Amino acid sequence: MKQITLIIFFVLCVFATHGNAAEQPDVPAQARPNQDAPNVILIYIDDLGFGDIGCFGCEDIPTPHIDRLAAEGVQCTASYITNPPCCPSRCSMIMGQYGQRFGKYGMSRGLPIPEDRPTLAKFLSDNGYVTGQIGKWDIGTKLQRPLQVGFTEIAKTPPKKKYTKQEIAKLPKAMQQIAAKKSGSKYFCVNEAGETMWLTDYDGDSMTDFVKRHKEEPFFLYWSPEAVHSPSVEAPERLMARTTAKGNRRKLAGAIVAVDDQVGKLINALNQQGLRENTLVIFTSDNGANGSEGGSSAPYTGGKGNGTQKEGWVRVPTIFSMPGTLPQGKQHDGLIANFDFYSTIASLVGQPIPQHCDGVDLFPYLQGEQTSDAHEYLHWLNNEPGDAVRRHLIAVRWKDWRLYKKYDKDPWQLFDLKSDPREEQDVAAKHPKIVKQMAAKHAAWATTLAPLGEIPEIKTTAPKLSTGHGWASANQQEIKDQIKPKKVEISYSMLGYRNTLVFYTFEKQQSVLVMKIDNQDETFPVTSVVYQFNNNTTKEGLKNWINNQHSDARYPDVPQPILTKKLPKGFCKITSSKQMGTHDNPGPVPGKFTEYGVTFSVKARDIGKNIQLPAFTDTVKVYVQDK
Ligand SMILES: [Ca+2]
Repeated sequence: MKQITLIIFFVLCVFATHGNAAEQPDVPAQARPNQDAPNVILIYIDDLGFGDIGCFGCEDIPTPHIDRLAAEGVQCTASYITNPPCCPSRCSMIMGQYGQRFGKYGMSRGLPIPEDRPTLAKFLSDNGYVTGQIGKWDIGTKLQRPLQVGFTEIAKTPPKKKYTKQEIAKLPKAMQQIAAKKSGSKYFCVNEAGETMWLTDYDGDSMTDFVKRHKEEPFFLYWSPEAVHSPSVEAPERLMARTTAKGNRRKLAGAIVAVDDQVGKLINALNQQGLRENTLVIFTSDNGANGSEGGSSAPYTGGKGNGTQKEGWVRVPTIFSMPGTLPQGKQHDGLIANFDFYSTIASLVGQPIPQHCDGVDLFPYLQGEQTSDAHEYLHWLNNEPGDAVRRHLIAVRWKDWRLYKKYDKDPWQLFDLKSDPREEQDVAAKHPKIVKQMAAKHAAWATTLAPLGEIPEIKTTAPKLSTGHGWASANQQEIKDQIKPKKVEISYSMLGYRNTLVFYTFEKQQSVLVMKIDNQDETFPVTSVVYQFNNNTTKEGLKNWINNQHSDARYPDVPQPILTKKLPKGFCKITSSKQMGTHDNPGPVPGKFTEYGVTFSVKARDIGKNIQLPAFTDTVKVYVQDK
């Protein structure tokens, strides 16, 4: 194999990724930030209205901890989501850009988020951050779950409370139908001790746990609770009784009070660990208030449901808090968007803002050095065909003006939000120049967008973690969920000796599986050997070792395996082979070659020494010299 007379005539290197392991460009490992690298916690509430927390003017729902966050930070009064509702808002936030940059013009659930640019979580994990997620996801395709797009650990979903028949019989009528659901309660779960808990409270404990466990290293935590999304009908009296809310708003008020409690828990945990000043906390909502739950957008109008052309649907309560770095008790009235979080965080951690980002670094604005709008204009274009018609929205914000229409064919309506926050006086006819200017800006912006994206049909989903307690990490899931390993396929032949080698690397396990397929026998017998390397082995080292197995080129300083284990014959089974065509030999060996697609299935196997090979099937190209 190593003799000089050997002629390698076919070297195909295919670095392929399979299943839900997203293609990772080879980025040099970044140095871990120092101990003082700031932490980031992003709290992203579902459907929390602009007018539903104390510091934003709400009087019937006490939110002392969120108010404290504002008192110890900067309250933003013109903070927007540009891509309503839940799913697009989150996709836009996590990518740091308008959703239309990747074809998202409406709800588009299942539309992929781009894989050619890092999510905020991936960006931070590439920069040495532990990245944790708790709660609702609603981003990307079924293959793009948190562990696949940059989160290093996620809180498992606790089992739901199941109501007994006797319990259901005692419930108010409005709740009976919800309680009888097979899937169980929406907002009551069961903790590890078997006790019933309000899910929001449970999440707060997970946040505290995450902060304690990672106090020694830089972390990013994304908490996006189910709360306060409808239906909040299960809200317990102990929560509602703390508010003076009336009617069906009482249930929502109870849900909001519980969110506030968790903010309190979090501030305490940060204080206890001495991390309060070294942690940026961002608190916001994914879209505006849900009127049918009694949510408020005051002083604006509109929101979820029938109000999705109005300001209250896209203007959200936002707070940034980082005592010692940001001013305290200040208000910022300039236009900002949720896609600014990415850029702001990138700047905070000392990295350049990635090129794909639409956002800006908000620090100079929050610190009061810049008093202008971070974005002179903000734009909306929610016109995805097939999306709920009520959600269509074409809009522009500039200074105090809001220009909007529902459909392209409609005339523009213009409102001065300062004198008319409820949008009751359309002044488009009075200010044709402003209409023309804002419309022209919108049209120019629209030319920079990607075409409408297509939702792919995905048959295999990234494995959903079973419900449980505690955390799942990327590493555990890769093994448990049998994601295929990274493959390096090298099809080659030599004078007097022919075979095809296929290498599968398991980076996390520091091991390589080598399968040798014999080309001379068209039943394609396979032998399989697994090699393990020590913990210091780099990705590059593994690659060089692989190259030395099939090439005459000698890579120096390659790692040596610390374990070599031949696997039993039944481990890999050829299930089919198919002739794909014939080729002239491109190298010096004369003759023609037949290409086969050889498919095999591999059994899961626990090798010991921390190597667990997953079950998988694959097809490789094998070239056979014609006789
Ligand atoms: Ca929402």
